[in-house]
Parts: sequence; C-alpha cells; structure tokens
Amino acid sequence: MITKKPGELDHPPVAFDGSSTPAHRGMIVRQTEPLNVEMPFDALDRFVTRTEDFFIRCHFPIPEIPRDRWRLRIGGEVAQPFELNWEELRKMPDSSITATIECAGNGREFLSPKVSGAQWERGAVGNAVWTGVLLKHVLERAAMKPSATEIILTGTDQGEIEDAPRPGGKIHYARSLPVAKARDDVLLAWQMNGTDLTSAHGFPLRAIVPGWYGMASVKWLSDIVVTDRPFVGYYQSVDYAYWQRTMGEPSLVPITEMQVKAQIARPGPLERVPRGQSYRMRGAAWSCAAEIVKIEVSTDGGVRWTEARLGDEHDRYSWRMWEYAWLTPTNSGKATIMVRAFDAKGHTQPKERDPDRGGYIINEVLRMDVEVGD
Ligand SMILES: Nc1nc2c(c(=O)[nH]1)N[C@H]1C(S)=C(S)[C@@H](COP(=O)(O)O)O[C@H]1N2
Ligand SMILES: [Mo]
Repeated sequence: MITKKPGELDHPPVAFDGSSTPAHRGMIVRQTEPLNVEMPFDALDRFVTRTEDFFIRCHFPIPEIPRDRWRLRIGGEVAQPFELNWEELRKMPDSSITATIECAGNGREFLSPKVSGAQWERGAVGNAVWTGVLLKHVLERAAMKPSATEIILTGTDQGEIEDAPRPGGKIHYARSLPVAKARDDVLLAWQMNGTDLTSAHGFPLRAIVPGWYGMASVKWLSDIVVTDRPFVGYYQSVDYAYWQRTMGEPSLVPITEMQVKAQIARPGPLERVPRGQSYRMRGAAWSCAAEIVKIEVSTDGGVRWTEARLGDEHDRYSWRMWEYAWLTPTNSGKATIMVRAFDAKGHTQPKERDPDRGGYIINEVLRMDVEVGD
C-alpha cells in the first residue's frame, strides 16, 4: 500500500500541458481534448471555490466566441421570439447566487465494477458565485404560450459522439428543463466569482441550474427553445439518463437533482495519519432538496457514528463545509473512515450502490482506508 506523510497531497500537482497558460496548474487533468480537469479535493480549504480550482467538464472542443458576434436566440412556443446581443443582455436585471455544481459522474473512480466514462475521483464539484439574469425574465419577454412544457438550452459547442448508440455527424450540446424550474431560479450567468466567465466555463453566457447535477448548466448558450413536448436529445435521453423503476420495470429518465452527499477532503485515500493524535478531518456536503443540517463521521468502518461540526457559511444551494477532530488510534494500522450527510428534509445517503444509476449519481456512503502510523 502506498502511504503519504501527513500534510502531503494525494496527487502531485499536474500542470496542464496543452497550453502555455498556468490556468490548470495543480489540477488533475483527466483529458486534454476535450478538456476535462478536476480539483485535487484534498486541497479543499474554502467555501467559495476559486475559478482556477473549479473543475472543467467538456464534451467537445471549447468554442472561442467573440463577444460582439455572440447572439442569444429565444424561440419556439412563444408569442414574441427575439434575439439578444451582449449589450442588450447586460441591460437586463442582474442577480447573483452561490451554487454548488457537481458532475453527475463525480466519484466514478470508486465504482466497482469499473464503468466507462471519465474516471473522476472527488474533485468534479465546486461552489461558486454566479451572476447574470434570471431565465424567467428572458422567458417573460418572449411571452411563452400556454402549451409550453419544457425549455431546451443549446450550447455553441459541437462534435461527433464516439460510442454507439449515436447520431450521425456533429451535434450540439443541449439539455431541457421543465417550465416550473426554468421560471423559478435558473440563472443565465455571465460572471463567475465576480469576473467574466472564462472560455472553459462557458464564456460569454451559461445556464446555472441550482441544485441540479452539472449537465443541466449548459455552457456557451446560444439558443433557448420553448417546446410543448418532452425533449429527447442525446444528452437528455441517451447520456445523462438512468433507470428508474415503476412497478418494478425500468425506464430511462433524465438525471436532474443532486442527491445528498458528503465527501471527505482530508485525509485523502492514501494519506498516512499520525497515531494517537487529534487529526482535523474535513470535507464538504451538499443536497438539492434542502440545506445540509447534520454530518456524521465513522472512523471504525461504520460501527459508531459521531456528529461533525458544520462550517458557519451556508446558502440554499451551496455545499456546507464540515470538520471533525479525530482522536486517532494509538496503534499503527489501517482505519476505515466514512462520512454521511443529512439534509433538512431528512434525506441521507444510501448504503449500497444502485446499479440502475449506471456511472452516475454516485452518493452512496464510501469506505475509505487510511494508514495510521508514526
Ligand atoms: N455546452 C456545454 N455545456 C455543458 C457541458 C458541455 O460539454 N457543453 N458539460 C456539462 C457538464 S456534464 C457539467 S458537469 C458542467 C460543468 O461545468 P464546468 O465545466 O463549468 O465545471 O457543464 C455542463 N454544461
Ligand atoms: Mo457532468
């Protein structure tokens, strides 16, 4: 077993070698084309994730969109279809929300048997301050028809799908939202943490769908189409879908809300913790349904559970930091640590993996082995 000294990170900092910018230094690069990077979660030390530490998940090459040539088109089941340019967009009323985004495949590396897809460990999640206009204002201006049931958001990025089943030729990245969510709190954001979006995070405009897994927050937004029927695009019904049972039989449904989940940042999976000392265990937890109200930690493989201390900062759609002073065993050896979260609506994490979820929605309680020693 590989062990690390206390304080040492799980992963050596990995510099992104695909460009001369230092933007991805310290991040774990899963793929360079398209760009997929995650944060080394051991490094978690703040409530709001710095933009340079925020994971990047792309299906296609990042489109470079000149601001003055960018347009947002709104059409479909609306009385007044229209188009916005950058200046017009920025005149719309703005608001900000702090929201956690987790990729639905975050934690895939821990699944056994292995499933295909990017082998995300714990770092495909982040919490940022997003600023833009609420989607509802844009929809009001377009005057949706009563027939409207869903809103399709489409990005400028495009490419071919590699694995079957797949459509022929290039497609755009697109996802839909039910009208109720679109009219509630969905933001069309042009800023992340107080500055314009970077191209990797969706410049000039992206959706932020609070509480939902990341796939819903469409980047490089170009088209909003109001529709009167369920959208069954590739990233809605083939990818980012899972099997839901009705009367025992599975049907494929789109992935939506983030399920309650806690992650341990420190110690990392292969970290060596000092014996007979107080070790500051820490991490973060989130849930779509309601705020996190309790975190429990076990350091004996799930026999006993003790409450952890919650961080002071919290917000409706943000993660909650937690920490726990672990009095480590006096004898050297292996310890199995676990954590579980509870939200204000009483949800907690499943003990077992549900195979109907495929490679997504990974919120079952994980067992993590750490080495206790000198
Ligand atoms: N247009 C477009 N939007 C997209 C994607 C994409 O590939 N293209 N990836 C989605 C997925 S799967 C996730 S998890 C989030 C990640 O957002 P981030 O790269 O800003 O962290 O963007 C979503 N929006
Ligand atoms: Mo994702």
